[in-house]
Amino acid sequence: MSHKILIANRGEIALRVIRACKELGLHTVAVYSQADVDCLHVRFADEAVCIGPPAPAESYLNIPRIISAAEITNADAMHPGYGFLAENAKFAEICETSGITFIGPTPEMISKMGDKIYAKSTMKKAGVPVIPGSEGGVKSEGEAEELARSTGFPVIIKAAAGGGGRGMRIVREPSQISKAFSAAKTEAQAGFGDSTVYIERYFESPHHVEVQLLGNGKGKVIALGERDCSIQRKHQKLIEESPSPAVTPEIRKNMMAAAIAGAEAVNYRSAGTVEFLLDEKKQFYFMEMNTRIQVEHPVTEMVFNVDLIKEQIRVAFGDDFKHTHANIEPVGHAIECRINAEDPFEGFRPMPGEITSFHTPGGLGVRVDTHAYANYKIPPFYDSLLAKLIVHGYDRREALERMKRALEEFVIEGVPTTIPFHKQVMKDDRFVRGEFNTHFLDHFTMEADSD
Ligand code: MV4
Repeated sequence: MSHKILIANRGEIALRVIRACKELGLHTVAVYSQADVDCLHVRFADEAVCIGPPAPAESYLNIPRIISAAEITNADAMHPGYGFLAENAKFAEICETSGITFIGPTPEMISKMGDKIYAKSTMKKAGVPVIPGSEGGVKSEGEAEELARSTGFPVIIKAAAGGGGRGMRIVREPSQISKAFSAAKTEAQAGFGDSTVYIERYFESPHHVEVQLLGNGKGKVIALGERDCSIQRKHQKLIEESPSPAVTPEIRKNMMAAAIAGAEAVNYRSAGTVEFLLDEKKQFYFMEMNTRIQVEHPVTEMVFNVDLIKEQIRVAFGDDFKHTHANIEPVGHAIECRINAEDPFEGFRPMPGEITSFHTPGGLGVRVDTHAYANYKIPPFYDSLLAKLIVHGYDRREALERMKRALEEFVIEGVPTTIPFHKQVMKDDRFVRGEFNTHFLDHFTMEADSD
């Protein structure tokens, strides 16, 4: 392969993609904003182009500037990372029409799966269990009332163009439905430019379990196990692990088969994730599909020993992936803690600033994906993710002990981080027993720091 890849992103994921490219012998082009001159992705890449002011709209979200950077440097492929333009169908399409290979699914796939109603009905047709509720968009207050009654309370109203927890409304009583319906529509219109909403039965304390998929765009999809992403706060994941402590071998078999059937039905290409809710009765239901590489992909990489970014690049150029179900097998257990520049003692308030000292943990089974270094100034314009600490062990217990040990070794001074939070979760009885769901953090309070 002789290609030049432009990485339309920053931070740890830009470094992650550059590393994969180097191992494949591909040339790399970084783009950066005026706030990111001192960022490592600028130095790691073979070439770097400044694309504008700090504001994302003028740099990492600015399609014409990014396409110009690709044209100036003769890049023939684009990796979007996650966030920013990763699920922007228009961007993927402009890349393709400009002769730049988009390393991801087709533009049609991105826009189809971006419509959560389309995604649900497509999965249902492929035989995947979906959350009970409306078959499509809900048109009127009256229809909302009727559907909520037939589905059974509580219900949740979601924006068709939403996802990731934005623009959702939980309704517990019939008297609240009409008000919630109009509020959700207004919010959906304002947030996504599309007021279409749908209704589902609301599950009170589910696990959030997602299946990692790789499709070759030639009808073949493989599943690389699941990740449990139940430890989240305001729809921001903080801890992910694989395998899920809530998933039995039988559930896993059925969940993988369902995810593969759904993705093969749409001839999925690239890395993707099917999100399921796993309820108290251990029934799983399709929720949405993500058409990007995700922040938490390393836990899957550690368990399967597969480089997901390299696979994504291979299939984008029409090669087949290196792995099949016949030559991959999960080994052990992996956990990821997201280290954010946020103060867990102050409601996880983002705290940009200068890192005065920085020391990463090491040793067997420890991986740190980070763009931070001593004296790095965290700009206030982007998300607060500083590092991902991923550990692998032969079982969950060893992974947990390894995570505690690695968190002890991790030194970040100058800005508060989520490290003290993770230390406390790792010794929480319910977390240790694997007995947690999406509401774990609702009841979790930080103890005063003893360090
Ligand atoms: C749900 C749900 C329960 N029932 N849908 C949150 C993120 C987005 N992917 C969808 N999400 C949820 N959808 C039904 N039918 C629970 C969540 C959910 C959640 C909801 C409220 C507060 C925190 C949450 C954390 C994870 C998932």
